[in-house]
Amino acid sequence: MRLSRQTLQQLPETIERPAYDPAGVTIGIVHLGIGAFHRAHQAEFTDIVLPRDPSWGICGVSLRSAETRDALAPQDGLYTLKVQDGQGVALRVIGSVVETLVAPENPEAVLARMLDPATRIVSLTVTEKGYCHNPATGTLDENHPDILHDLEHPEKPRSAVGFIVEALSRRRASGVPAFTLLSCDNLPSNGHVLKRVVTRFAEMRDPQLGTFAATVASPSTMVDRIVPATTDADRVAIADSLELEDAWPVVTEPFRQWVVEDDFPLGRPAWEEAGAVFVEDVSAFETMKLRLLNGSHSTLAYLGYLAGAETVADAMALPGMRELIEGLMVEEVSPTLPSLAGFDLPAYRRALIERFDNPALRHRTWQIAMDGSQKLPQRLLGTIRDRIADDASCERLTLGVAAWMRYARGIDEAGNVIDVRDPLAGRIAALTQGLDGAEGIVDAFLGLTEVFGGDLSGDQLFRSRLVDALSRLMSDGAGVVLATRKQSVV
Ligand code: CS2
Repeated sequence: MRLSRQTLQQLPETIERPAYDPAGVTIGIVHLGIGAFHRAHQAEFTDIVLPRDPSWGICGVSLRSAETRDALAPQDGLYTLKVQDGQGVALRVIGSVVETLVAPENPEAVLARMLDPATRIVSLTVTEKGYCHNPATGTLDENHPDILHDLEHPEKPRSAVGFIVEALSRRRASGVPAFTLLSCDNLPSNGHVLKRVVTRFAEMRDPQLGTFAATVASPSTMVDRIVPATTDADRVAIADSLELEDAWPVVTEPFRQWVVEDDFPLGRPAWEEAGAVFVEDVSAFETMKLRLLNGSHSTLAYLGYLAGAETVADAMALPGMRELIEGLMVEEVSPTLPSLAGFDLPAYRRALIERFDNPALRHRTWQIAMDGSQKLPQRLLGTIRDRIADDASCERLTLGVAAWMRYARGIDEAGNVIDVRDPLAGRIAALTQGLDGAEGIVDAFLGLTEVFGGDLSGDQLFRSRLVDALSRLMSDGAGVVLATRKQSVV
């Protein structure tokens, strides 16, 4: 027996279920990128407020594979959210995703949903690389293969940007006002980046369309919840509790945060009633979260993976890691953060350490290590830039970047191949092929100006620190570097 609207009533009493009739929900949001993160974050916030207004149901769109739709359609879109830490577990069935579409199978169905006047918000979790932008500058990569494709075939787009611009073009032609764009990805000023790439692509298609796109509201958001990929073991454990099968549950932590700029001309769900915080400007929150949480995460992921740690909690237990992460947050990142009046930064940092330690989440270092070329600019490099400008030390941040270089070359410390997932993986392999000295490798990486920007690519002090960190990683291994760091790294 499978979870569905029909079997919902059979669930054990301990399982929380929608406080509304899922059959009465209509679509108000099209969400591009219906992955685990969205289903543990925006979809839950929305689920909580649907009893108040059922016109904000979500149509979840997969831009690539049919997996999520194939799993959710037989369940009427219902799935379980399992929230757990060392102290306890809570299960809740979410009903806010009332439709799932697979864009490559039927782009027309996606565009029709986006054109529907009932669709008032188009939100996104398409990951950093889904913006088809230059990560160092935040501008559209006009030579991106998906962008070139979508320019050529505007009615059958591949990229999120292509779908948004085609839908805007159709709304404009039909006199339907533009939807609000809502980026929920881990990018600094995500709303601005999204608006910039959308407007530029619209301009490339037609200057008048560019003018229309420039009027679209695109509030920035800071999103936070740790959501590891669901495993088969999770499915088995959840089926045991539900006494029903659920093919696509999501497992997450209790902590959740959503800070949103309040700019929704066509209205929005009352997400504040589910705990979202509406502000005028999220940039200070974003910088704090990206630099403290995600910067630490990436550092943990690369060093941890190299030292043989499978999960973040395992990486935290490596000798020297906790000290490194605490030092990175307190001494190197925090002095660069804009001030947030009334915000308890030490408590936020302590909570982060506890979240990384969560023994109930198996968050793989390999998962976080993905797409480093797209993540490092906002997670580590911006902070390094600020530290260099202040003539202040950034040894721990630099070690994180060097660990990425060591990882991204694709061979681990035992000589085994690493499954490196990164849009630049091919280029990195070609650039560093045959190199075996730290200097040559660092120089090859620094040639990636779309990652390092012109300034850091040419910064001699940064280069020499990277060479130093990478040579230690190459000669001693990450575990030893971590354990002996205070003595051996300047
Ligand atoms: C992680 C994030 O995979 C990653 O790169 O750093 O997904 C992280 O778990 C979230 O941003 C937490 O909000």
